[in-house]
Parts: sequence; C-alpha cells; structure tokens
Amino acid sequence: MITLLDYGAGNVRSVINAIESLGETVRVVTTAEDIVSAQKLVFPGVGAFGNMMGILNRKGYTAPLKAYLEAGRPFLGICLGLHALFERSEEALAVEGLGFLKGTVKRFEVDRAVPHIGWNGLAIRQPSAILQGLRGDEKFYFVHSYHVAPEDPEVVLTTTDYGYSFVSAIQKGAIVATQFHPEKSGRSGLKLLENFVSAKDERYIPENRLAHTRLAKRIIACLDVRSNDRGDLVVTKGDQYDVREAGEVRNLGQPVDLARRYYEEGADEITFLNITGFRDFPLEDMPMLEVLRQTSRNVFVPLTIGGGIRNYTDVNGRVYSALEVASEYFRSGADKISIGSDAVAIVEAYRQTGRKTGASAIEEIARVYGSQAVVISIDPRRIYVHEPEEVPHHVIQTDVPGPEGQPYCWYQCTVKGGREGRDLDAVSLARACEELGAGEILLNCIDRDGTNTGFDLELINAVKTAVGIPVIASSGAGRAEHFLEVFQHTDAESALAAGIFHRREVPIGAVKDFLQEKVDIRP
Ligand code: 1PR
Repeated sequence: MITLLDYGAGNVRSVINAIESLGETVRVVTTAEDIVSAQKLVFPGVGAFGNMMGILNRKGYTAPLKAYLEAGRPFLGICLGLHALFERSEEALAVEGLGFLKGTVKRFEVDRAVPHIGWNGLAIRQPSAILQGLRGDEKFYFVHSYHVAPEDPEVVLTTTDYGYSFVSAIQKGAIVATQFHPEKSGRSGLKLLENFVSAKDERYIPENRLAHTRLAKRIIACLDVRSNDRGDLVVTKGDQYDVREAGEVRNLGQPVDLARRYYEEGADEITFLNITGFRDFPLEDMPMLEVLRQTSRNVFVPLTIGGGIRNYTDVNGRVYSALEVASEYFRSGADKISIGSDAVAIVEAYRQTGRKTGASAIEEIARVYGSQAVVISIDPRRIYVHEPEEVPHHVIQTDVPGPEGQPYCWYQCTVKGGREGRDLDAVSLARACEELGAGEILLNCIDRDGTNTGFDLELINAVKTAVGIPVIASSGAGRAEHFLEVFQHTDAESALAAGIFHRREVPIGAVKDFLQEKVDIRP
C-alpha cells in the first residue's frame, strides 16, 4: 500500500494511475494521522510553492511530514514534492519550506525558454535502488521554472543540463525526490516508480551513464475532438479548420483509442482540443472529461486539454469560473490546459487598460497551478498588406506573397475555431499572454492546417523571437522532413501534428526514426 499526499492543487490522478498500473493500491492522505501511519509516502507536489506550503500548514501536515522524513522512512517526492524538502524557495521567499535538506530552490537564470518543459536526461551521480533496471541514457519528463540547490553534495542523485547543470534528483537514505515526473515519463518513469513501490534496496548504477544531458525536441499528437451529427464524440480533422466533408463531420476514430495508440507509438505528449468548447460548455459536456479520465489511466505522457476554458453562466444563473473549468480538467487527468478564444478576449481587455487585474483566466489558473500548466492556443490566419504601415500590427516580410503579390503580412488572431477574426495579431497576443503568466504557446496556423505543405516557419519565427516561453509549432505537417525543417529553421521546442498521424500516412515512429541523429529527440 502506497500513501499519497494530495493537498488538492493539481493532477495527482496521473500519479495514482501510474502506481495502480503497477498493481499497487493507493491510499490518499485525508488526515495528518495518515502521514504518521504511512509505510511508503509519495508526495507529488503541484502548483506553486507558496500555495503548497500554505495548504500543508493549514491542514496540519507539516509537523507529521517533518517527523516522517527525520525518521528516514521511504519517501518519494516529485517536482514540488522535491522543493518542499528545502528551507525556502525564490518562488515565495517569505514562506518556509520543510527544511529537511539545507539549501534553497532557485529560479532558472538561463538564456533559453523558462519553464524548462520536456524530455531531458539524467547524469547519474551515485548508485540508487530507484535506478534498478534503467540503462542510464533514458529521458524523463520535466516541467518547472525552479530547481533545487542543495548545500550538501552528498544528497545529489542526478543532475540535468539546461543552460547549466542543475540537481534533478536527490537521495538521502530511503528518501528520494525527483524534479522530473516519473508518472509522465512513459515506460522509464514507470520503471522508476516500480522500483520505489517494490521493496528493492540494492543500490544500482546503470551502465550508460551520461556526462551531460540534452533537452529533446517534442513530437506531439493532437486530437481535435467534437460530437458528430449523431452525438458521438469523435476525433475529427479540419482542412483549414473546416471539419466537414460532404456535409458530415469527418470521423477519424475514437479519442481514447487514438490517444493510447499514439502513446504506444512514442508520442512525447498528447493534446486534446475540444473544438466546439466555445459553444458547448465543457462541464455540461461530460464525455470529454470521461475521455481524459480513461486516457490518463493508461497513457503515461503529458496530456493537454483545451476548449471552453472561460467564465460561464448556465441556464440556471449558476456562474462557473474558468478556474473551476480548468480544475475539473486537471482532476480528470490533464497536466496542462490550453486557452484559445478567451485568451484573445483577455488580451484585448489587458491592452485597453494596460493593467493586470489578476482575475483573468490566465492569471488565476497560473497562480493556482503554475505557469507551466497554462498553454495558449493561437489560431492565426495571414492577412496580406502592401506596406507594413497599413496596419497597427506586427507585420513581417514574407517569402510567400499574397494573391495580389503583397510582400507583407500579419497574423490575425481568430476566435471560435477560426470563425471570427479580431483586430489583434498573434505576436502581440503571445507576448501579452506571457506577461500575464502563460507558460507555453501552441501556435496553430489556419492557412496551413490540414494542407500537408509544412509548418509556417515565418509565423513560428515571428512568435518565437517575441517570447521567452516555449512554443509548439502546429499545422501543416505532411512529411517527416517538415519536422526537421521546423527544428532546423526555428527555435520551436516542439512540433505538433494531427492529420498525418490519424490517417497513418506518417506514423510517429517514422518521424522519430527520420529525426534520429539529426535532432535531439526521445527515441
Ligand atoms: O477557443 O478555448 O474554446 O479552444 C478551442 C480550441 O479548439 C482551440 O485550441 C482551437 O485551436 C481548436 N479548434 C477550434 N476549431 C478548430 C477546427 O479545426 N475547426 N482546431 C480547432 C484547431 C488545429 C490543430 C490541428 C493542427 C495540426 N486545430 O489542433 O491539430 O492544425 O493539424 P495538421 O497536422 O493536420 O495540419 P477555445
């Protein structure tokens, strides 16, 4: 029996699912006494440091947790569950950590995108029972803006490189904590969890130890989901966002089955977009939550869900906040949520006043769940102009001139699945969303969607150079070469595709085989 410390601020479902998939039972802590009586405690911290410590203190969990750690009993901390062990964090300097280990938690100071999101390796510094059966060169899933800096070098189990070398796991006796998420790291992560769960205690040093590690470019499979005319929830696919063919919604398969298939084929991440979320309120559209619940039971890579995340008033006058919608998605198994139409409305309001209210969906969700959990999905379309001065927008010179030979264009943001264009460009939107606390940009492109003609590199470069957060290049992938092109000619951290995977034209494995040796990827 594994005891799991959930303080209610995020997706612990995936940790429970991963442990249960190993045939182990999980008891969730509901009282301080449950910590005292635990045999093996897993602490998957999520959200923000200050919020986490506040809740632990209010619930009376801090003292029993300290006692449990001081007694050297088996403990696995994950992400913030690692940070909590230290004295304090730059994320909330006024708040005390558990102080079990000396040192602080620092924000990344690097000349690259923060948060550090994606699959990176481990440079193993000492033997450990938790590493049994690993080769040593596997990649694990990270998502964080802060990392620990222990004073005692003896506790360093692994380090990872991102701009510089940081401590990615610690070990002190039976107490182990990782910055990465084993529950989201596919088979390698499950192996690590299995080592904790089963009573192995021989310390083990893997053979292929790395001296340095590199962040992999991510290949993401995207499932656009909606109800068809018969009311069945299906994965569909648009052609420049038009998902109907001969009047019918295209049906490319069942969401849960396809997600499972992509996990097995090696997808680094899976994104579900509830594409009619702008009109069907997700908390009434329960099948989507069920899709997430079922998927997270056997898919152990990160899951992002978007569609309909906004404030909403139902027919009875009950008001739901975007945070409530997002929370329901997180509880059902999402690791990140993505906001589309509402991000445009938020930025329009923000640009009018120039002031942050703290009350927008982006700010609220980032405050509770952390920036890394908030993705902004942008649906831009090219608008051509003869001269940059014609519009008050971020204009680029393009190698693909417009129908009248216009040499310039800007990328207009749209809402409601491309149905309505707004007076806002994609670069400004991305920048403003970053200021408001978003952690990643999912950059679609209506002109390229479903065309198989390759990513819009000009769009990706324009947005990527304007923001410091990671960008997912999306729309237009038709061949494995297109992925190489996007990674060679832009700094996008990941590339997403839909149609070629659904139609089995180019499987994920073929994309990865092609990229092998050319780009750092997770094999
Ligand atoms: O506005 O917050 O409710 O979110 C709705 C979400 O649904 C947005 O993220 C929006 O991008 C998405 N969406 C809305 N309508 C459509 C549509 O296709 N009619 N899909 C839609 C967006 C774009 C990508 C697609 C890539 C790759 N689809 O998701 O998967 O373009 O496709 P490809 O590789 O086949 O070219 P809100």
